[in-house]
Amino acid sequence: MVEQGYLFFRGLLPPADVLDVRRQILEVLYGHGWIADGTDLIDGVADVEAFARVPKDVTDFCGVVVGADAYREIYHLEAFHALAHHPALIGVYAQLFGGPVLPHPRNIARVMIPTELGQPTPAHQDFIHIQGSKRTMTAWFPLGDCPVDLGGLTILAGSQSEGVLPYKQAAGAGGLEAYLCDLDYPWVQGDFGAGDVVTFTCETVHRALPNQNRDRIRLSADFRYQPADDPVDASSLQPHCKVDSWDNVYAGWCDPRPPVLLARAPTPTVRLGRIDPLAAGPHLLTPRLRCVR
Ligand SMILES: O=C(O)CCC(=O)C(=O)O
Repeated sequence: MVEQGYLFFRGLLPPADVLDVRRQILEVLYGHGWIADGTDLIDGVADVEAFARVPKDVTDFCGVVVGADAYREIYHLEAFHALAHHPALIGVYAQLFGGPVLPHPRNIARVMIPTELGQPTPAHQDFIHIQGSKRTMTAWFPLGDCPVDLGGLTILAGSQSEGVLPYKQAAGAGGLEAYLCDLDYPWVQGDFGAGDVVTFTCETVHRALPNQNRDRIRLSADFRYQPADDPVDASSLQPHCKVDSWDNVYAGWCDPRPPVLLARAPTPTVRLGRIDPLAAGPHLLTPRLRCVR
């Protein structure tokens, strides 16, 4: 982790748990008419023509591709949020942090339906979006098997040693891309199976690969964890993209404890004030800015 900025775990999560969330998300997409007729739901084959008819102002919502309504339904899935609290994940971070873990409740589901409009997530460091503690780490994993050509994640191994990089606006989820022009690290990637997980630091540069399939959907989750006693940015305690209120998200769940309360034990210090990633203040103004093209 110290040298490469990431760790990869083969089979960390039970595939059945991962595939259950996959099925539930695909059911949401089926309900919107975006799954190809005559295909097995679990294969995640999109009806790309039906999806192409969805107005752009709908699909533009917050870079989540599927629009606010479908994303809200996905966000209500208890099994999706429960996965972030899986003992196997918490155990990894408890060991890495050497103490209690704060799982951020702002869990993110990626539903990458192949579309001409959708751009892969640009190269970035999570700190720029998450802020709060520099010890925050991300767990990224596909919800199902994800060969490289389905557009998984690639990591710039060792890039965390550069600190926070300068940024520009870009297409794709998050909307910010790091300037990498004089960095000389290898991009690493590989096929993932259901249950495999990669975790990386909040300063490790990563980006999504293009989905080269005509109609297969790449489904994945990204969850964040930090030492429970470190500061946390208030935004990390909100639902992703403020797609709904927590009250609505957890209505009808079997576990009556809202995710915010689950995440808040023990109580974190809420950090006020965020840095602006596009305003290159002293903390961002590195010599690398000289090679901006
Ligand atoms: O899955 C993606 O496309 C982006 C994931 C990502 O950037 C992250 O996990 O921080």
